[in-house]
Amino acid sequence: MESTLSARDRVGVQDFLLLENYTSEAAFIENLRRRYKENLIYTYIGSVLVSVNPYKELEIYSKQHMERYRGVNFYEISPHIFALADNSYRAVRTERRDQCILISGESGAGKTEASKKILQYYTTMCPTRHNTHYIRERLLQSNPVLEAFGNAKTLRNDNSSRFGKYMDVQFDYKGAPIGGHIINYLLEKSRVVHQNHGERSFHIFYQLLESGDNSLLTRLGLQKTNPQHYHYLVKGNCPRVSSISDKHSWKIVTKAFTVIGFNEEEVEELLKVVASVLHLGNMQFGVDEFEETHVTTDTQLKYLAELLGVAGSALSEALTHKKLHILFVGEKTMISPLNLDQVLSARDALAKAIYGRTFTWLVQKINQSLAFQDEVYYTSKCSSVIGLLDIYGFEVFQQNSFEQFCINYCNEKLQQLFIELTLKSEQEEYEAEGIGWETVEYFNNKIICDLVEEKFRGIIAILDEECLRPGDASDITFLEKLEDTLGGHAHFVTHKLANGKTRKAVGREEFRLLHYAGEVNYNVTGFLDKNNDLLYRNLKEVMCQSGNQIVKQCFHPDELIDQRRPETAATQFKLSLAGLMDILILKEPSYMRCIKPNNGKQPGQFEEVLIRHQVKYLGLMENLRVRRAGFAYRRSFEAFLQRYKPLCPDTWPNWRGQLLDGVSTLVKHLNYKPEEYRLGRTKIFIRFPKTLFLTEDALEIRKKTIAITLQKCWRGY
Ligand code: AD9
Ligand code: MG
Repeated sequence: MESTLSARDRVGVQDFLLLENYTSEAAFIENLRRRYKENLIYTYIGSVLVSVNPYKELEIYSKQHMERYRGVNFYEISPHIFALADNSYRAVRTERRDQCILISGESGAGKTEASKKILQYYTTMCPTRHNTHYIRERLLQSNPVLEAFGNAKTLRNDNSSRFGKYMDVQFDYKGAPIGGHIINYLLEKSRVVHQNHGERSFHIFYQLLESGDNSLLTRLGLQKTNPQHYHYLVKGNCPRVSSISDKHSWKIVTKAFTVIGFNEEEVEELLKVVASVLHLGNMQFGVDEFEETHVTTDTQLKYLAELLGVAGSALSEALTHKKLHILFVGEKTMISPLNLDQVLSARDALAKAIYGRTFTWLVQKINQSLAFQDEVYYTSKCSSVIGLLDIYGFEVFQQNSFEQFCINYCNEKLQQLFIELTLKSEQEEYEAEGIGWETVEYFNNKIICDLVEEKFRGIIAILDEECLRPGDASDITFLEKLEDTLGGHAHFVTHKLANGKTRKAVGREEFRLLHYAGEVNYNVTGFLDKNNDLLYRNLKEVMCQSGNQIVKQCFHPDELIDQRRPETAATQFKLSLAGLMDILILKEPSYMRCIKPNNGKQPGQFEEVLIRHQVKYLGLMENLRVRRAGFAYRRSFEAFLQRYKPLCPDTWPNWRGQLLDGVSTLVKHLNYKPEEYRLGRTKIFIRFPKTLFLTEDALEIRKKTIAITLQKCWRGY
């Protein structure tokens, strides 16, 4: 009977470190289950926060809740995302050390919601600097705008982020938020022209069609109709989603535009771009008796030309012809007609390019509005930042393509960083300090990162090579090259078995990667095209002449002069991830690991198999074992002595002997039990948080006593 159970039996332990049977996965999951049942969605593994998506609104995010967590020690109060947020904030305030909070978990696990809660905490609880109070609102309002343009309904999540986001929140020396900066990663542009059944394109299209007022829609040449009227929105056959109110979101987004600092003209220009994508999708083409392809939807072309501010004839010509520059005894230009298939793919490429570049423009625009204006202040480094990383979670669909390959590669990189910063560094430190220690085995996924990104032999290098190779290069030749180069690699598999037989679980057009998080089959169809991400030159030329102020900024004439081939999509992504790792490695990380409890997006349903899988691939058991075997805190002898000086025996305000002897004397004086600590070569390691808390409490009391004594002394004078 539940009522007869002790509270601990009922709600489990709030820190997995306290689990008696800490090596048992079953005990771990049981603890999660008990807490989830009681709506306790947060649990710690030491300083890592684990959360389980409740799929319902919980009354735990109010201002009162935020206040409860302000300045309170991590372990003194029930686990919460606000505790994590506050912990990083305090490090920024007291130590001025840049922080980052890395949120991971699969699609729908609650990463984006978590990052929003953290931002809310900072914008509500931090002090305001007199001339930058507007920054709070802008930081908050950047979210609905980016979500409208970068999120979509997928089978996994009704509000799935289809881009990665890293956001720095910048604080002044008093801890007031003074600015922000966002870096976006690889938007899933292909969604603009195609969606799987049951999925949608980006929210903004539906919001505009549902709620744009009549005069606006007329100006954009759109009808307030079912989105199914638009070719680019029909594929998923899912115009409405019960959990989403496009009308309500539209109101929020249009308000957010104003807060961020868009003027009316800019909003209109932006919506013109959105509408132009819909018109592009509805363009139709016919083939005449000379086998030439031409536009058959003149009204559509007219709208499109007007919205983009280009000449209709030039656009029509550029959509149906390809211009080649031939450098042969002077420069020569050749125009060749495209067949219908080529025209359709040129059209789709244009739609993706316009939308993708506009998304990047939007991020830049938001960054301008979040930029802290005071250059001198900024460069004098009186500020610190907390970075929030909310990036697409590990994804496995029935059919996985180039996008899933990039997303899952990104998750491998983050796991690698996690290993570097926690598991590996923790163990290395014990070794370096000569602390008696039993090494914990963990899977190091570096081998998979190398498989993807290694120079010459990595999957991306091989893909790029095929993209650059003239002649018969195709998705299939790419697959064959992968087989030749990587066949036999422990984490790479195709349908071919070593004994000449066929592996049924992998299709003939697929390769399988054995990711740290599980096995995924990738279908190579479209890999070359998506990686090339080519837009014909003449379409670029037309766009460069655009009268639409946003399109004009997105297509710069310099692009036409530059003869170098642009980086492929995968290489660009690889470079941007390397940049991200450089940013993160310089900061002190905090981790949040989000778990999705069921695939039905239902509250209260705890599907064990699904959860066990996530516990495994998030490396939570390894993390627990390392933490449990280790020590909660470590401080250099010097720092420890300096801080707890007031607690020293009366005879020494400063220790003049060997540091190690000083610390030994102090811990003896503080009555630390032998199992509570270890002395390394340069540091003291404290096993339990409680030991440190008691010492901190004693320090507080001691400081108060000293203050009272001093006051008495002064009065005595
Ligand atoms: V994806 O990789 O972008 O597809 P996320 O970001 O991990 O994914 P998201 O934060 O969007 O998932 O959460 C999915 C849905 O779960 C939300 O739309 C909410 O309906 C629900 N959710 C997530 N976290 C919470 C929460 N703390 N409280 C209530 C939540 N509902
Ligand atoms: Mg998300």
